[in-house]
Amino acid sequence: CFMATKIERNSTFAQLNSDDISYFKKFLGEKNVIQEEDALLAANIDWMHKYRGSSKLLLQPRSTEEVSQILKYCNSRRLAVVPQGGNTGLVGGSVPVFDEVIVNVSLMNNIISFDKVSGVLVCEAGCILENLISFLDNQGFIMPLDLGAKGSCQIGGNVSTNAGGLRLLRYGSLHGNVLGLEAVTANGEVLDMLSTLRKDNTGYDLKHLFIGSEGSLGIVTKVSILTPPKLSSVNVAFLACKDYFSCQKLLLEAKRKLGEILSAFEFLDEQSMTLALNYLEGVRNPLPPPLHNFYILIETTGSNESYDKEKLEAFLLGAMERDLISDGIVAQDIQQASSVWRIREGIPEALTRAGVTYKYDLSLPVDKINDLVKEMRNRLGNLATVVAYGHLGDGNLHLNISASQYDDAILAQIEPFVYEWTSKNQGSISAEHGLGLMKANKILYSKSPLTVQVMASIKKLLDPNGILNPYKVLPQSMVA
Ligand code: FAD
Ligand code: 2HG
Ligand code: ZN
Repeated sequence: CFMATKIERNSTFAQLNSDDISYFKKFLGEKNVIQEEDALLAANIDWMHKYRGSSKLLLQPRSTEEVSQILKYCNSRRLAVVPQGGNTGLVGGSVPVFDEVIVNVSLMNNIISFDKVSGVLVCEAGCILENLISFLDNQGFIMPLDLGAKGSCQIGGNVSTNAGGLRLLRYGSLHGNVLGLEAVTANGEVLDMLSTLRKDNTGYDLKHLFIGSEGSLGIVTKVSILTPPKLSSVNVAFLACKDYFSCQKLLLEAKRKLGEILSAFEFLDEQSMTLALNYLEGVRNPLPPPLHNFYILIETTGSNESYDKEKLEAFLLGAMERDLISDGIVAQDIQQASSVWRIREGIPEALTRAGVTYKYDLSLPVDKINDLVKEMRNRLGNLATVVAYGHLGDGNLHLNISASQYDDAILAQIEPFVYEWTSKNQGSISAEHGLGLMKANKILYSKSPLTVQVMASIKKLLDPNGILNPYKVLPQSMVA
């Protein structure tokens, strides 16, 4: 549909035939070789309904050995493959561009082990994030990552996108929390890097290549991840700021005054709030009208309720005295806390209901974020609505441009401006969603030419025929 049409199918790839299907059925079983129209339709379209492929085959392996056998065969036949998890990716990376075979490890969803002393969880890559969260909750632990798509995304997909999310501020990125993984490379070889150690300096740490490589180097089959203990005292505050400068100062104050208990610092602007109120069922603004220019969601997580409350109150008092916040509430119970989180986490869903979205996921110096938003509003006028929110504590802006339909005139106002601006201001054109199909040709805005060449060499080493997630991540011209 949109954008994908400009790319040509790589003619070195074979076309699927009936012998291929028979081969797969022999070792995967009839029911895990899926050719039904409905299932294929869902697997061919991405979460935003923006990218659409035309794959005729979805495979569901049950073990690493089956993944290995699939890839070995596809590589020898030169059948292109797209690894798919929960299909919640936002850059067109999880769906085929043409007729690639879709491989989904959703049946590989076992928890292999959990060590209560070290907090190390080892599981298969098809585990759904929310199920891991519930499992750990029963053990008195939490996942170091949380995101709005938790109900469907898989840990293998999270690792492959190096997903950031709502807790990165406190627990850091998956490059720190993933202690090991197992991955199958394009020729079917199984790379066992499933360490459970915090420290292991024996040579190159190859697991990092697979964290954030978006299925372009291998299929992740198992993951070992460090999980923090669940702490008893969690507080959520929802605050209003009159201007962006106050948001920035509030962030600095939160880091200083809340220190080690700060676990999230999210922001949304007035346009985001309006969308949430208009398009999400049961959502209401906990703060009375009128709407404010900016809202900040702060979460603290600690182990001592009275100490944490005292800290939070002192922080809020200081912020009020300095006129950094114009209104606010502290959630009184779990229900109120989760309804505040619902506003923030529901914005992507509200956007999809409001129409089509041009989505940009940018890392920027915090003091530059609102300059870009303002410039974008000026450029677009009333062609489209600019919606800004994100993980302010991590310098991550989710710049979403909402319109009733995709339109070249709108796109021309956004690109390449947004990429040039980000590059000029030392930002990244992908903070956490990845490059996928959307930004494969934009990587040079954020990485030097030599770096990209080394990436292309690594890709060629691990996937010489280029069968894994073709057309994604790197410019076609460098890997085909
Ligand atoms: P998919 O979407 O299926 O795939 C994503 C990429 O990973 C693709 O390139 C695919 O080929 C590859 N892949 C998937 N599984 C494997 C595997 N086992 N081995 C190798 N490659 C694989 N992202 C954030 O970083 N932070 C957020 O806060 C956040 N919030 C979101 C909220 C919503 C409502 C939605 C819809 C998305 C959000 N995302 C967020 C996007 C994010 O990338 C995904 O939600 C998640 O990490 C992708 O997991 P998935 O299992 O759905 O993978
Ligand atoms: C979030 O933080 C996700 O809600 C999605 O990363 C962001 O839709 C987006 O732009
Ligand atoms: Zn995000």
